[in-house]
Amino acid sequence: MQKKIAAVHDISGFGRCSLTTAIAVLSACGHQCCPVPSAVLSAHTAYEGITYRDLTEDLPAYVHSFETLGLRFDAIYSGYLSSGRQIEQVVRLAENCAAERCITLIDPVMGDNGKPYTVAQNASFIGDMRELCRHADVITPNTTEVAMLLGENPRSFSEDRAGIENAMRRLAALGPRDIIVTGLHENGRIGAAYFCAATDQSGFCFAGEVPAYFPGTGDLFASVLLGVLLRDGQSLQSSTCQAVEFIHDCAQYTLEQGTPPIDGVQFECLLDHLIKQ
Ligand code: PXL
Repeated sequence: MQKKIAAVHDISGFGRCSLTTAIAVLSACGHQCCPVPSAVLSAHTAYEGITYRDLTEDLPAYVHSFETLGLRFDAIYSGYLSSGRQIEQVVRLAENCAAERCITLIDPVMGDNGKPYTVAQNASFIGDMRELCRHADVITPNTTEVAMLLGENPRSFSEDRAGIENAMRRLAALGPRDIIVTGLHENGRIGAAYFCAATDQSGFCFAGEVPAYFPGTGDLFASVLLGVLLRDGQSLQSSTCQAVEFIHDCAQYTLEQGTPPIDGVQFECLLDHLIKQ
């Protein structure tokens, strides 16, 4: 049976991220991605002079319509959200529209490179996101978001393996079963750590680091991870490593193509890697 995913993210007209990425990647993996837009932007927030329409007011009726249709999803997947009221609607989807063995994957999008995004500059939003993670099976924070979820200073967060292991255990105590921390650097390589609280297994996956910063790779990572996890028999370790490798391949390809890093990684030409697996 094909898997259905409710994906709650913004849609940004330019700059590859959020729903644009999720729909493409999850479709390439063979799943049906059903968008639940949290906002409509002309381009993602790293660009200047963009338009931004928040859809907080629309979400309750949108989710109600999914309930009325009796939809049952194999995954509830959230990314960029702009308010506590949006977070409530993600919880509502997880409570009312989940199929049996549904995976709730929360990417707690709140910041990067030690800096909170504008939406996450108040403590109540961070608290609401922490509460959302309590409902998650899987969370995929970067190191900035790990610190924010744990109430620590993102600028002074330690990235060594022992520190990450310890942080993942503390995040699991908030509720989620699987923790994946993205954007880790080690000896000129970049990758992710995973921890499964149910089996107490953890590990790290790294690939060569490409010398550029591409916005939106966190969304690409979480989408690939979910796409692969939803395939029967794929372990957390294998899904994490496949996502790390795919992002690396896209970043390498984009560097060779020479497009502006702010436009994100060119994943489109590499989607066949996900289709064939
Ligand atoms: O990639 C995360 C993300 C998602 N959506 C929007 C963003 C960002 C990061 O900047 O601006 C609109």
